Amino acid sequence: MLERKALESLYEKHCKRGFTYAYGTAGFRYKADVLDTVMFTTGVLAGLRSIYLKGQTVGVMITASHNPPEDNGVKIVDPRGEMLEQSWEKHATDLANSASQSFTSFEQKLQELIVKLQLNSNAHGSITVARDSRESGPRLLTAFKTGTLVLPNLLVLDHGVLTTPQLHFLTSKANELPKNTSIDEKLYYQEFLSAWDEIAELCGIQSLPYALTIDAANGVGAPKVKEMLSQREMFNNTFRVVNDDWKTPSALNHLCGADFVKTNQKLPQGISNDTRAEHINCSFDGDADRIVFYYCDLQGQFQLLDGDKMATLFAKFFQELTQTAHLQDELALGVVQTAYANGSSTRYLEQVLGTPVKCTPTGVKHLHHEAVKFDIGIYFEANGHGTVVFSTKFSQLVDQKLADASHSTSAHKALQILSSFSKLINQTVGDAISDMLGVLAVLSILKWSPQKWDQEYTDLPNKLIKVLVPDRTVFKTTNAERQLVSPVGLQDQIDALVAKFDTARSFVRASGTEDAVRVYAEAATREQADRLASVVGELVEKY
Ligand code: 16G
Ligand code: ZN
Repeated sequence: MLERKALESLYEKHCKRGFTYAYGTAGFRYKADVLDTVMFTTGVLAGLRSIYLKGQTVGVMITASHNPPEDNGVKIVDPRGEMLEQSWEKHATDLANSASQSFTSFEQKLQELIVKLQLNSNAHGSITVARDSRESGPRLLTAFKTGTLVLPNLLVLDHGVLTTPQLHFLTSKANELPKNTSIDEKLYYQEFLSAWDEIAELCGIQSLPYALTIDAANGVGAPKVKEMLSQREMFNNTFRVVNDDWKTPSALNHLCGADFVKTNQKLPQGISNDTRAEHINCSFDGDADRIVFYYCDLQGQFQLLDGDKMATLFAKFFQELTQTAHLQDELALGVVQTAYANGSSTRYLEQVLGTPVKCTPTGVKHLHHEAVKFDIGIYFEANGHGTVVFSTKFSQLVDQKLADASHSTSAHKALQILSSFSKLINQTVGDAISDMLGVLAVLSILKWSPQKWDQEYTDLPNKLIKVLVPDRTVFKTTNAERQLVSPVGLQDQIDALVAKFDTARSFVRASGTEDAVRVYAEAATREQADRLASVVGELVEKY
């Protein structure tokens, strides 16, 4: 490692004192002006992680997703493209907070980590980094890169501006492909477009079934989805991207994007009431790892097709394919949701499709962890964050059966479609672009309109509100966030309120990304859902 003077001079370039950081649901996320210190220490920590993993490439994404333009954040991605292993979140937090105290405490903490993890700080390591379109991105990237200089043998590959899922994907490719392969975003487009081509060929899809409008939240998803779709003629006259002004940082997520549409249950700016049945819209969030779909019904009413609707669509589709391929007894298919999943979607999955459903705490890392226990693990948060993961057993079985010519034509085709879908879906993390293609492919194959998709089940009216409290950390939950254990007695009071409403449910949890507590309520009617959220909110305000 560097000698003390040199280390101190790197530290002094970016580190400020006095802020306390915590690695939250999706990494560190705060107002951009307090992030320099943690960017610097994340540079060091990502290097240590790569050295710990014997030089495998570790990814780093600088983004604050759907948050407002003045925020930013950073998260570390493990070599296979998944979220940082949980035990390392503490190391990341400790190192950041030590740097936030003083140079001496940073130096001590760094030494302590090196000894504890038995690392050779001069060993080789490799890091791949990207950022979203935020104005603070370049400055924070510089602080990050300075941090990587603390360890002398790190190779840093800067991909510039990418979507979060592109960075996850390229991190996994950097570890999978031979060392001299050039790793860039072209690989991403090739991979997913060739899977699309396979499906289109197999299923005779010549064009998109409807006109598609994509709201890109004025974020990085705009140039990337255009780049991708413009490579295939069949998309040419069928899609249009609105809110594509990614070069104006103040426009990011403003009155548009997946979070705006889901939270407000209304159209974003730039999309008008189009009641034609052959039209569908979708919204990405600021870093394009979330997507929701929607349409306007014949009465001009906005209708949302959220993460739950995507999970149920994929569950039905894959279930039918595994049955046609005679694999339903060999492959375990399951859906993972959070407490925010609409009760109707859970009922539909369990009672209509007969699919096992698991519930986990909020945050992709929890859902992903549970989903990989299935052979076809479908996970989506209601907010549109999710994907499908396929097990090694799935690939082996499908390949093996494809090689065996004794089954029927329909079974063979189902196997081919399953295999192609496992390539079309970005399994490393939820991905707005890849999920979008997945949904469009399913709808094209089933010949379903958005209305038909929506009619599979009817959402229970629901309401999500935010309550500001003096200290959100007193709100502790159990049972996948569905019940409070602290403050003691509050859950009983909530239960008593819920019992007064029909088909009702309500739960309370501290946000992992904002200084607030969230209250969710659903009930048989819109009035009841609103009323329940408001009375539970009033209860929470007293704490
Ligand atoms: C983060 C999570 C998202 C979750 C949201 C909840 C990842 C990559 N992102 O954005 O999945 O829905 O936090 O926010 O895990 P909340 O804790 O403020 O409700
Ligand atoms: Zn996001």
